[in-house]
Amino acid sequence: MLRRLAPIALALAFAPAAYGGDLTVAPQDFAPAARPLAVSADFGRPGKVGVQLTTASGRPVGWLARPAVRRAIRLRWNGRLDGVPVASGRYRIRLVGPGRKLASAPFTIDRSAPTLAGLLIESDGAPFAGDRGLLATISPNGDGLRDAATVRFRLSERATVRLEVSRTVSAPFPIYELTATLPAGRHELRWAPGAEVGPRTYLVRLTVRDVAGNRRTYGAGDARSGRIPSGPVVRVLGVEAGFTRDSYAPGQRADLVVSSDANWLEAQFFRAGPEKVPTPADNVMNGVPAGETITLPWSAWRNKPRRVTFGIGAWESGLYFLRLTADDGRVGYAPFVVRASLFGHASRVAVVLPTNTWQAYNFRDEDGNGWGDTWYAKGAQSTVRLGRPYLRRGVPPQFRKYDLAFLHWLEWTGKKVDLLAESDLDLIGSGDELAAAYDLVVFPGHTEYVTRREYDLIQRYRDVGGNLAFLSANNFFWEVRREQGVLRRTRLWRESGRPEAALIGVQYRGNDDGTRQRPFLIRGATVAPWLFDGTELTDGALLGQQLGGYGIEIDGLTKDSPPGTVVLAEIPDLFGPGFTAQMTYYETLAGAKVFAAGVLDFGGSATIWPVRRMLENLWARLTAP
Ligand SMILES: [Ca+2]
Ligand SMILES: [Ca+2]
Ligand SMILES: [Ca+2]
Repeated sequence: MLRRLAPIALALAFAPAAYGGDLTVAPQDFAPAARPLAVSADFGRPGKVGVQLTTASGRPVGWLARPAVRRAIRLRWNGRLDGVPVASGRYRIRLVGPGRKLASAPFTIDRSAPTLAGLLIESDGAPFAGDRGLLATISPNGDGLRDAATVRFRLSERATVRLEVSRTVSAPFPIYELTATLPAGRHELRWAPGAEVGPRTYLVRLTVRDVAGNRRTYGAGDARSGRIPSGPVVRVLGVEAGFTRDSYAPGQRADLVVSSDANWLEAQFFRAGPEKVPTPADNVMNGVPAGETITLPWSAWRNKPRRVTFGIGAWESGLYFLRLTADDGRVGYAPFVVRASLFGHASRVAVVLPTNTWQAYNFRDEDGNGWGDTWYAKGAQSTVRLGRPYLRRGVPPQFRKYDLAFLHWLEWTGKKVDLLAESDLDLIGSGDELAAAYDLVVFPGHTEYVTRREYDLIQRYRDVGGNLAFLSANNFFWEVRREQGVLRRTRLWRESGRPEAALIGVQYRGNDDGTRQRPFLIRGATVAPWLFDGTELTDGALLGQQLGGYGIEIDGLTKDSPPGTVVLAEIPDLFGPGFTAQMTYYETLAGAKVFAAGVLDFGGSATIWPVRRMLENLWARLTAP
């Protein structure tokens, strides 16, 4: 831009051979918001010279520099006279000597950024339900229906337009950019991604810049400003499917809501955990079939969601999912818990999946503003709606990393448990009832968000002697309120006088997103030999080096930890001095036995040696009432 402008400014400069110097004024299109105006001139000999701003027709407006004796002019002007901005328009810079005009050069002040009027986005084909002016649904599978999105607008002046398509977390991450220099008038820009672009919403931000450098951006740079949409959003549709509840009893009817523009879908139920095949990606669920494949004709539902009702079989309690495969190969998963018909009858062990935390970390953007409907989108909201399909084709966040290995361990070692969603705990009247049904309650995953009722229930269960195992970290950290299917994050339990360590043994100390991970150092082989039996682990031995260590989020003892809490293993100073991860165990006079892993990813290592043996040992001790 500058390279092109500079010769123009020089060419237009009025440079009389006589006294008056080689006046230059740049840039010729001057945007005070972008950069200052540079005025320079050299004179052969000192003389009294001032620099005056005039209108294009030569009427004086004011002085940039009052007349004084000088050999040269070198000034930068910010577009203000006596602090007052000079309006947009055509002007001249004039050098003025005693009683004469020496030289002058024209330029323009442009204070207005280009605008995009009538900004909207459309797909190729009929709108999908919910599409509106700034939201268009596409399905880039090459079938001719909604394969691309077109942004339309009327540009107010000649400008460079940059279109940026971004996925968002707490900031936009561009995945596609397009830049075009366009004249004033109506235009359209198109985004036709390949089929590899994952299903989710994408923010389309448009930045327009005129020749002078004035710029304006349409589309929010963060979730807080994204509450009021100012730019287009594209929703890439896959097979979005979610059951309206996260848990069902055998024989119940289950409603599934599906959005897809496939011609037909194949549906099959699976049970997660028993399978021996590896799960290679965060957007894949594997399992063993729990029913036949059924084909759902879908051509009547290509423009709107459809509700389909299924009957839950007489299945054992576990984590199940419906896998939907479209005719073009697109896949969606709809996971749900099958709980026991009668709590505690088939098994005296309950395993509670972290269903609240799954939804808290679910960046599914249902309202279509381009930002995830979670407080983790930063600044957008303090609520999350339960029952939203999970973002990555329906797979719960971090399921593969933190949850799957423990399900494998249960199934591969033949453990029978009652699997529960957190909402199922509402079906149990009291901690005493819970203790009557179960000898052990396991929280295998990251159970960060719990309601007051859940906290009370588990605390009472412990108080009357119920055994607990926490295989992750940062558990029971935030209080959430659940109202009409929505979780609202309120405050930290430790700030309302209920520090988690008093229940769990340890509590959250820090998070470094997994930057530093190290193996545990065994500390408790002498005081708790039962846990390490058969592992050959002794005090001072390392645990987890084959994984590259543990960490991510870590817990440690506090003054609130129950008396007699022992450290079984620790990772000293993992996140710096004093930030030590601690695996702990305590027993109470009432007979409760409570284990806590102290790192986020311990349950996620359930199938490796010697962790699987430690879990066997833990199981043997904690399933005994
Ligand atoms: Ca302008
Ligand atoms: Ca399509
Ligand atoms: Ca949103």
